Amino acid sequence: MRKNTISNELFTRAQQLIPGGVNSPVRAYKAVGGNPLFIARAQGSKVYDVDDNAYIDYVLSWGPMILGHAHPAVVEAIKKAVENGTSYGAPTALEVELAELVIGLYPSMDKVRFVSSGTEATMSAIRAARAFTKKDKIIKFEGCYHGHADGLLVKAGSGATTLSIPTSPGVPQSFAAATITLPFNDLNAIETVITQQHKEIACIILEPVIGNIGCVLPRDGFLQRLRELSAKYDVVLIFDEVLTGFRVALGGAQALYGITPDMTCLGKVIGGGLPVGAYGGKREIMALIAPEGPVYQAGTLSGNPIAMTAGIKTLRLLMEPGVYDKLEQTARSLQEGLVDASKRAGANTRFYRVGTMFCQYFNDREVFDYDTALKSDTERFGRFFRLMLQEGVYMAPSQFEAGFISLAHTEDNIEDTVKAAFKSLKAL
Ligand code: KE4
Repeated sequence: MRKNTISNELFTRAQQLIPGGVNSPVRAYKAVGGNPLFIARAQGSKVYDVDDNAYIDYVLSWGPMILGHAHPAVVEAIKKAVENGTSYGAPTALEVELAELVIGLYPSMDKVRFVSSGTEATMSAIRAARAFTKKDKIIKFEGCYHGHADGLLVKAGSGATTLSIPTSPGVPQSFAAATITLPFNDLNAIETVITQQHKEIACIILEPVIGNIGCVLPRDGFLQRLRELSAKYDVVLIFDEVLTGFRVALGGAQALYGITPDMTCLGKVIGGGLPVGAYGGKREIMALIAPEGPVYQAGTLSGNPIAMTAGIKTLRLLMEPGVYDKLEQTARSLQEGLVDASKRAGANTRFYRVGTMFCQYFNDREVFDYDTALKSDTERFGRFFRLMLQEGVYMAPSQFEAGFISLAHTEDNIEDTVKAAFKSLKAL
């Protein structure tokens, strides 16, 4: 049995000082039981907790650490950058360099604005869409999580679903009233609502692959139809690629599925583990953003030079030849191993993967939207999670989160993970 003495002591102290003892709800293990591990350091594919237990990491900071933890070149670049100071509140060449990289990889974005989180990115993109169309309502899909801006905490995924508070108290009814929430992959629902209410609808925002209820893929034709309807009815199509960006493909879901959204939100990988979010899109929409236009959005640490440095180095390394072939090979090997282990253990699970993001549902039926994801056996998942921890494998502490792999995950890591999964599934 792995010792968690120091983690438990820290958690006791933390709960006296910080709500739930954590600075983001899903970290508290509420959905899987037990106390959270306090992480002391990380290197490559592994994290090490404060009791010096090592774990193969499939959380990877909820997506950002696609190169693996503490990549030497990223660390070196950050070390050099901090010697020049940490924040100026003034434009820098670094922001220009990262903007050129991002726009080069996401050509649907004529212009991009950097912020410090995915929440800021989606919140600002929606504000721009409302100003551009002069309409107020938004359409989101059940289970999608776009950060914690008031109007988006309606049937939201991620921690909101994990903690069964998909529609949060504290959100004024008037905000929620402007948010129409529809089932994902349901073309009838979207056709009906958009034909009836398009005069009031500013935008559709979605995760093109839903990572915030695990890993839910768009059905054939769904994204294409959203594109057609939004173009026809003057509704801005916003791809929230904070999670899918660089994860399902270097160019995101828009490259993988060949759909050109009007706006895109990015985050996570784009900062290489430091706080960076971004939103961008068509020139005529982005021209509305202050100081070019009247739509206000600002941020003290937007474009922070250290964060830009980490992002630039991360993207440049991702752009090197063969990187995504290696990532695909590792992710496929994990998928094949876990599916086989589940079959051999006689466990009822469903495995979904797109690129380097995946989810193993404790569910014996197809998962294609919020309702079908919710039918998963979260109690069994919780026991599986805790057994895997004991085996030295750190999965996302919620059935309703995606898992991730990195460039640093080795074949040995995959082998150890598959062995641990078979043993854990047999013990369920
Ligand atoms: P942040 O504000 O957490 O940087 O980004 C919000 C966000 C927006 N859009 C998508 C598609 C996202 O997945 C997220 C954040 N994802 C969660 C995990 N699925 C962050 C982890 C957490 O909340 O602690």
